[in-house]
Amino acid sequence: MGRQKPTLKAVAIFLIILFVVCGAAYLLFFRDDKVSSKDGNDEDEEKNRVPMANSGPSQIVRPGEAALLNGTGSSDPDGDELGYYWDIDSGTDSNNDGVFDNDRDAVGAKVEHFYPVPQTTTTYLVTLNVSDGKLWDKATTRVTIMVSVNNTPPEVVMSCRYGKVPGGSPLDPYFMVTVVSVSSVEMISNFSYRLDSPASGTISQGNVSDLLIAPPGSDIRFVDIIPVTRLGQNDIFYFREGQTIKEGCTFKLLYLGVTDPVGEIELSKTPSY
Ligand SMILES: [Ca+2]
Ligand SMILES: [Ca+2]
Ligand SMILES: [Ca+2]
Repeated sequence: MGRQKPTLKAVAIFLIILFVVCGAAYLLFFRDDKVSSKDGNDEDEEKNRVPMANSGPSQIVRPGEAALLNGTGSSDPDGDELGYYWDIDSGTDSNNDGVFDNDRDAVGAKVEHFYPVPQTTTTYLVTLNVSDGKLWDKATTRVTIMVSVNNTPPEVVMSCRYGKVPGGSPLDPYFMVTVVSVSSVEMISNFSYRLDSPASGTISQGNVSDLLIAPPGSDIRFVDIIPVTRLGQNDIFYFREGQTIKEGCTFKLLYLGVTDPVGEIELSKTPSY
């Protein structure tokens, strides 16, 4: 008994220790498991998942037509509201950060974009970057500007008036050349101009879109009456009469890639309509 007691005691202590250790280990494991599974649930609830970008189908547009970029097929598994950032041309790096498809050239789920009319059929890669505020995804689509060899340049008919411009420079009279008609829908950026004088040759030439941003009072400026970046009816070119810009000068509208003017009018003090 004297020898059994310590043995029983030892066994009891051993069992107690074993029980405590196993219990602790079990509790620890159980608790860990519980905690981690609880965390997992929280993560499932709180963990933000990546949105899915959908940049819409590839498309073919004709020169001067708008490409309709539609990212509404994008989604977020959490239902988060998405921000839509379009990189209009993955061939250029417009923010100069070395990445070619992250430029925020346009913002919005649906965007209309006019590409410059190329000389030959050209395909642009468009990348849509979507963000749920934290996570990003991107998708790429193709926009092909189809230029047909039979592509006919537009015809622009213009008229001319002469007089003072209301709200403009009070003393200087202007020749006002108004667009009467354009045979097709064309982007302003596809036009350039030239003003020739019978006496001194070309007085001025450049892009029509540059005239668009010339401030009132400039010698030559252009006003897009319905500002849609397309040359259209009632758009007006202003030419301030001066030493070089005077009656008898010829204003010529030129279209990208076409040698002959697509519209031409002589500045005159006699209204041409
Ligand atoms: Ca999300
Ligand atoms: Ca780019
Ligand atoms: Ca970039």
